[in-house]
Amino acid sequence: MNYALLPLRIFSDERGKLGVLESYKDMPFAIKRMYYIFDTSPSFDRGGHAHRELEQIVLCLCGSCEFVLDNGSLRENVKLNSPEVGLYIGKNMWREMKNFSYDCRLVVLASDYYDDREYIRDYAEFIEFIKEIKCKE
Ligand code: T46
Repeated sequence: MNYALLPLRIFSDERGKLGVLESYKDMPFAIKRMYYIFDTSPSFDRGGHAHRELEQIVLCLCGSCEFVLDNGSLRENVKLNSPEVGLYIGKNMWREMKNFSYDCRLVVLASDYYDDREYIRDYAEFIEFIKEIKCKE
């Protein structure tokens, strides 16, 4: 599975906590884009796509949600509910996001600029894509 839960570098003192992520030190790519997700609801899921090349790290700064991660053979669920852990998602991973708390706040660090052509939004197409990659290996 091309994902990992990364413990973040947290500096903690009586004033509170400060978390740091530096490209190539704490994470395997340079950040070209950041986006954030807020005002969520448990009634609405997100995601339902894969990326051909994009790598991302998801930080859950507040609240909680669940990621379903699928490499075409295996499907695993990951709950995010701590700002002290980052979820790294590599390329060619199908993701669905569900069970958002109302107060969920996600920050996502991405390895590239937004490109809609880079998304695979159809699960059958994703499975075909994975088969093609395996044939070339
Ligand atoms: C992902 C998960 C974790 C942009 O115009 N620029 C952007 O950088 C992004 C991320 C989105 N958008 C537009 C495209 C759509 O019209 O924002 C709208 C909502 O995007 P989407 O439906 O793709 O949102 P999610 O939450 O389903 O997926 C997002 C990311 O798109 C995706 O890369 O891995 O969060």
